[in-house]
Amino acid sequence: MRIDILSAVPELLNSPFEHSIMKRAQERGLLEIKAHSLRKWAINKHGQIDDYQYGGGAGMVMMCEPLANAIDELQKENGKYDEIIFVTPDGKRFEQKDANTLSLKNNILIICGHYKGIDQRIRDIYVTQELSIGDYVLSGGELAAAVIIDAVGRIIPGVLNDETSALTDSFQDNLLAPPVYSRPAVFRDKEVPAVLLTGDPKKVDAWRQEQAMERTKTRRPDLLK
Ligand code: 6GU
Repeated sequence: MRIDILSAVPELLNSPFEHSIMKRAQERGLLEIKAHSLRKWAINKHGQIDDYQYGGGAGMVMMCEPLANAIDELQKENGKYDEIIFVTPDGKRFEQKDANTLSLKNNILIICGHYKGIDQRIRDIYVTQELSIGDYVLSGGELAAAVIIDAVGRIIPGVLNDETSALTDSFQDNLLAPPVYSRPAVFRDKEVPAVLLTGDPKKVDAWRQEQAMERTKTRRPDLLK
């Protein structure tokens, strides 16, 4: 899978993908991530990519031409994108099922907004999905894009091995994950639940299921509806 990102501040996207699972996904050739600076398509030598909004009001808007020229050029180079995603607080809330669907695509483009957002016509003409990562406002779309790419990248087939299988993650079955324990068996007088030491996989599974249900009921009852 190939993911291109268009950003006014591509430096923000340097380190999130250079470690751990995202690094391995790229090393295994399963994921290719490329962040492009929108300034490359600026309308003048001052690097301008934003302008005042029609109708007045505070805040700049990212202009049509840099975005359109960037998208056209990238599509000419890389072929048509399966999805062109604009990350924005007024988008649809990004959830695990969106990550699952996106993980099966071949190439996607993510547009990061800044300031007051991007000219509506780019959204009308090019964008196929608008995603928000939650009900709060970030200063730009880059961190949201990084969150989405991490959630998608880690479940691309072949990225995780058995021990880290995505199938046991919270949310994959609409349940939160159960508690986990490692050595030592007793820490500050607190013991690991005895069932986990029985070596009986059926009992362990039943306990985990029950704990997952209990956690979900108390913390996220909305998931059970
Ligand atoms: Cl996608 N962008 C920004 N700027 N803020 C957000 C967001 C996105 N999702 C939640 N807050």
